[in-house]
Amino acid sequence: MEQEWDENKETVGTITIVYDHGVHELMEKLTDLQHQYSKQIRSTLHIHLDEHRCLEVLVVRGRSGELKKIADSLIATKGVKHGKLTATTTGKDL
Ligand code: NI
Repeated sequence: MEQEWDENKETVGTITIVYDHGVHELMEKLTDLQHQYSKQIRSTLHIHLDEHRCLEVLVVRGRSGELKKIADSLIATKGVKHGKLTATTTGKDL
């Protein structure tokens, strides 16, 4: 598992974020970020939790360091209430 977090190691994971879509320009910022990393973000799932809050799950693939950077950027965006990167493995070396 620790090997998986070698910065350059090819890995896969999910980033989960919860945010209020009403926060000024938040959705534009999140969308811009996701376009910026379109190579690493392989799929996204968006669920409208209630009138204001949204949950998104992004399936990411790339170098560990890149995935962490993407997660950190999304989570640091003002209006994002919660965020978590979960690393899994391609299973290649298991
Ligand atoms: Ni929504």
